Amino acid sequence: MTGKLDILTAEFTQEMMKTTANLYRLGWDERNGGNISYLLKEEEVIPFLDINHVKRTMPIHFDASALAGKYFIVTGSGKYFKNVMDKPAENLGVIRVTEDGKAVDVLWGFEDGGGPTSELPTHFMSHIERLKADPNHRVIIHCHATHILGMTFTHSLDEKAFTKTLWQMCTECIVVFPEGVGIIPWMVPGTDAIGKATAAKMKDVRLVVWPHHGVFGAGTTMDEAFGLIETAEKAAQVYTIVCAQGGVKQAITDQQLLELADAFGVVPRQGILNTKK
Ligand code: 2HA
Ligand code: ZN
Repeated sequence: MTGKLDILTAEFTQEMMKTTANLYRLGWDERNGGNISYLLKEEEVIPFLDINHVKRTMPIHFDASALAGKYFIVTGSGKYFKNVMDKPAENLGVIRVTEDGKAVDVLWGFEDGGGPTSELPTHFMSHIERLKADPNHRVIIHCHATHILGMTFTHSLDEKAFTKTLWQMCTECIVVFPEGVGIIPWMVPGTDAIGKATAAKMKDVRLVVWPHHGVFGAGTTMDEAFGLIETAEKAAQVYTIVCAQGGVKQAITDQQLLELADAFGVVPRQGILNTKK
């Protein structure tokens, strides 16, 4: 590939390598847990890859025609986040959705013959919904954030109640996710059905909890998607500590949460705060 820059030096590849390493070190992606997909602009890809050189075409079993022609860098199916930094070309791949939306072209990566993440349906369906809500949307991260996962065993799974608890645990939460979190029922991962259920929530929220499994976070950048997950996970960790210390003695009031939202110019999801306003 003459005249092309080394894709390992691309900012998007570096972000994938650093984020997977961070998620592994945080303990949120044991073994092959977790997956990331990052929507790339064609002009970002062209300096590094000949976009007419397709290494392989892999069928997908759901309709991704709404993403036809779009490029993504994604983590590989069955791959360990622990290993991405040392072997990026085996564990990551750059793919492009074919014009009929029934397959993806592999342009780079998956060098040991692998393919994109087993959670591709949820990633693609979520990208479709988030792009409708926000044209700047780009990143979906799935991970097994430990304390949020724990909370799905001990806390009500009503998403308004869950959201309110997270908002109450750290002052910044309502500012970072004023729309709250979505929660789907327990479902088998990797399926189109869980993809549809997750994407339906992604119409209104950027963070969807999979009970007893993990979370899906969306963002306009890697930092935004990662920052959203780590903020909610921090709140869940504080909740865990508060419960272990014997429960709440005093907390941020609903009125104070509303003051925060007003001060930061965000609109909290309706039906969660009990305030006069
Ligand atoms: O493939 O986390 O949900 C790894 C997963 C599946
Ligand atoms: Zn998972």
